[in-house]
Amino acid sequence: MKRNSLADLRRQYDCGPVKFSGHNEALYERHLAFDQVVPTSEASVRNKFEAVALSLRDVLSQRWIKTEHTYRQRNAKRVYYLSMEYLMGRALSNNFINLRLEPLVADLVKARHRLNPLEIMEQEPDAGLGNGGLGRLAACFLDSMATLGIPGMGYGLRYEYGIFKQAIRDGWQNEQPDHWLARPDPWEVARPDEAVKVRINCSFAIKGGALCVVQDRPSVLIGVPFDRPVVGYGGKTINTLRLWAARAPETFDFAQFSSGDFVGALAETLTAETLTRVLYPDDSTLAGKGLRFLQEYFLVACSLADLVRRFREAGNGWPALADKAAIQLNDTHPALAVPELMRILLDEAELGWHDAWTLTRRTLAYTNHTLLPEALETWPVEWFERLLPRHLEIIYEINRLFLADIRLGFPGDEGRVERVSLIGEGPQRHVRMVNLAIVGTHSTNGVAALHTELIKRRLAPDLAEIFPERFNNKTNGVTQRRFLLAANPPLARAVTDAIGEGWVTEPARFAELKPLADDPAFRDTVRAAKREAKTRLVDWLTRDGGPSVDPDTVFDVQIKRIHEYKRQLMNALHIVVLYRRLLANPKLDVPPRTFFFAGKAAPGYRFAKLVIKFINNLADVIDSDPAMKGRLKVVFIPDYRVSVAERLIPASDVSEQISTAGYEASGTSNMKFMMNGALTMGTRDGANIEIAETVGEENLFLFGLTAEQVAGGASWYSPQWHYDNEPETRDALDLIAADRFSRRELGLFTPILAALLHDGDCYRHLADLTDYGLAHRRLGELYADPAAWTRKAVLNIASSGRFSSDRTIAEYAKEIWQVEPCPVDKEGVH
Ligand code: 26Q
Repeated sequence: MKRNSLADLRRQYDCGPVKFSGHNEALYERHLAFDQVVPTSEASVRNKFEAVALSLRDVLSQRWIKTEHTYRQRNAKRVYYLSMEYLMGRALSNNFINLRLEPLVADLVKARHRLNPLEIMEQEPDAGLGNGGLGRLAACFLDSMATLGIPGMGYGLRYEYGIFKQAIRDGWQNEQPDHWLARPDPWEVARPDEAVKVRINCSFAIKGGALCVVQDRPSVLIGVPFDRPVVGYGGKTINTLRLWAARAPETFDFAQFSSGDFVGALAETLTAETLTRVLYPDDSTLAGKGLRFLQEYFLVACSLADLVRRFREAGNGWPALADKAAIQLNDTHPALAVPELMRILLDEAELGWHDAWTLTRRTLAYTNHTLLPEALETWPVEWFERLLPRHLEIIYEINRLFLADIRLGFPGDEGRVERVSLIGEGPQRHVRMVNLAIVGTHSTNGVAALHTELIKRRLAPDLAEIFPERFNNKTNGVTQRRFLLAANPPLARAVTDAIGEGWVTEPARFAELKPLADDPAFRDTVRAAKREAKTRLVDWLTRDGGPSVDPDTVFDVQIKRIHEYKRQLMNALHIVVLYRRLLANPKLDVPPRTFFFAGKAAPGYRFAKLVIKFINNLADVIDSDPAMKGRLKVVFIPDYRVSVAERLIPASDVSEQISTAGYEASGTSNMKFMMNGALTMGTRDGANIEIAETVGEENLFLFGLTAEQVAGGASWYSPQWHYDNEPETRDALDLIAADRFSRRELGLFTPILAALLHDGDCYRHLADLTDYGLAHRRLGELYADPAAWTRKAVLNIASSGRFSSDRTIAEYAKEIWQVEPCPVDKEGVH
C-alpha cells in the first residue's frame, strides 16, 4: 500500500511555509486593540473570536488576491454556480484545517492568552443561508472546486436572516428569527465599488406594513456584492462566494418619488433593502411568494451583470462567452437566467436572435433536485407582465420558435405541444420554470441515478425524447474535509494512520481501507474512535442542558428536514412497536437503543409540525417509564443545522434513510454517515441505491417497496389491510388512538391516524412498516456481534470515496462545464 507522507502532501498542496508563526500573537493582539478596541485582559469570548478570525483572514487574503490575479492573467474559463441557498455552517475551524494552520491554533492556546479553541469556535453563528440538502450541496461543491483548483465562483443572496431558529416549547416547534449578521462578520468583504444596477418595471411601497408593488413606475435597485473566501485544501486556491445585498440607489430622487416627503422616501429605501432581508423557508404551501420571485430575479440580474462585465473586461468578444463561462443553475430558482442572458445578448450586445440563443444554451446548464409536483416552480404570467415585461416577450418568442419546431417534428401531436410548452394554461396562465430550464440550457442533470431515470421517464418524458443528449446524471457527493477530517478527529486519525493522508484530496484512496475490515486491530481502533465521538456528543448534550444519554446504546439517527416523504413518522411508529414489545416482554434480548431525531419543519407545514410534537411526546412517555430505562430512549435535538450535523454524524451507529421510494432525489446525509462508519437503514431510493451497489447489499439494511412498486400501487394500496392483518401495526396505531401519547391533549394525533389510515397515504407508511421492523431486527442481531458490525462499518468507510463531492465536481467539470483546473502557483505569496 502506497502511503502519502506528510512531506509529499505539503509539496503537492501547500503554498510553502506559513509566515504567521512568530507573529501570531502580535497579529491577534493588534486585532483586539485596533479593531475591537478592547484591552487584551478584558476581551470577551466574542472579541477573541473576531480577533482570531481576522488574524486568519490576514493570512489568507494574499492568497485570495493571488487566485483572482492568476485567473485573470490566464483568462481562465470560469464556473459560476448560481444558487438561492448556501448552507455554509461555520468557517473558522474549516479554514484553519484547509489552510493547514492547526499549529497556529496550538500557538494561540499555548501563548499568554490561553485561548480555548472550542469555546471560541462556538462563538461563530452558522451561516444558515439555506433550507437543507440543496443548500448544503452548493457549499460542498464550493469546497471541492477550490480544492481541485477549478476557477469557480458561487453567486447567492446575502440574507440578513437565514433559516429560522427552532426552539421546542411543550414539544412544539417554535420559530425564532436568525439574525446571524447582528454582529460584524469577520469573513465578509463588502465591495461597493463593484455594485451593479438592476432595472425593474415597477416600484415598491409599504402600505399598512406590507410590501406592495407600484405598477408602471420603473425603478432601479442596487446590488452590492459581499465576498467570502472559499479556501481549498492546502490553501493554494481561494475562490469566492459572492453574495448580493439589495440597496436603493444613492442618487435617490426623494422629491420625485415622495413629493418631498423625506421620511416616506427613506421608507422606500428601506423597502429596497427588504428584498434580501430573509431566506424563504422551503414551503410549497406558502402564499404570496411575490417577494421570492423578485429575489430570484435579483440574484440572476446581479450575477449575470457581474460575470458579463468580468468577461468583457478581460477583452473577450461575445462569441467566446461559452468558452469562458459555464453557468450552473441550482434547481430552477435561478432559471430566469435564460431570458436575462438572452436580454443582455440581444439588447446590450446587439447580437441576432440565433447567435444569442446558441450562446445562451451553450453557457447555461441546469440541475434538477426534486420531482415533487408541489415543489416545481411556476410563476404567474401576470407577474412577468408587471415586473419583467421584456423577459416575458423573450420567453414568448423562445416558446413560439420551439413549439413551431415541435409541430414540424410531431405533426398533429397537439397534446405534446401543450405538455412541452413553456406556458401552462388554466385559470392563471403561468411560466413553467422546469420547461424553461430544460429548453434554455445544454444540460439537465439529476442528482442520483434513479432520480435521473425518473426525470426522463416521469417528469419530462417528452423533452427527454426531443433532447436525449441533454439529460445526464451527476450523483451528489459531500466533502470529506468538513465531514470527516474536521468533524471527526478520532476517526480521521485512525484512517490517516492506516493509509496516509491521501484520502483528504483523493477520495478514491478510501478503498485502501478495504483489506483492513478483516484486521481486528484496525476494527478495534475504529470502534474506539466511534466510542470517543459518542462520548463527545453526550458531553456536548449535557453541557448544552440537554438530556443525558448512555454512549453504550445504539445511536440510531434521523436528521433532515421534517417532511412526510422522508417518513420520520414511520421511524416513530416503529419506536412505538418496539416500546410495546418491551412492555409485553421486559426480558426481550435486544440491544439498548437511543433514537435521535433533528430537523426543521416549514413554518406553514402543519402536519410536519404535528410529527415533531408526536416525536417529543413519545420521547416523554418513554422517558417517564422506568421499564424503559437503559433499554429505549428518544431524543429530539432542537435547531438542527450544519454545526449540529458535525457533532451527530460522527457519533452515529445507524443512519436512517427511509424515504418513500421515488421521492428523495438523492439524499446527502446518507453519504456523510457512511463516511463516518454508520450503517445505513434505507429504502431503495435516491443515492441509497448506489451506496448499496458500491458497498454491497450485505453491508447495509435495505427494505421496503421499490419506486416502481410505489407508483404501481396507487390504485390498490390499502392501509386498512395492514391494520387488519398486521397485529403489531394495529397495536401501535391503537395505542396512539387511545391517547397514550397525548394524555393531556386528547385527540391531538387524530390527524396522524387519519393520514395513515383514511386519506390514502401516498407515502406508504404502513406498507413498509413491517419490513422496516424486520430490517431493524437484523440490525439488532448484528450489533450484538461487534466484530461483524465493525467489519461492515469499515467496508462502508472504504466505499465512501465515490460519494465525495470531489468526484462529483470532477464529473461536472469534464462532462458539463468543459473546464480545467487553473493552478495558482506558490511564488509571490507571503
Ligand atoms: C421554492 C420556492 C419558494 C420557496 C422555497 C423554494 C424551495 C427552496 C428549497 C424549494 C426547494 C428547496 C430545496 C430542495 C432540496 O433541498 N432538495 C434536495 O436536494 C438535495 C441535493 O441534491 C437532494 O439530496 C435531496 O434529495 C433533495 O430533496
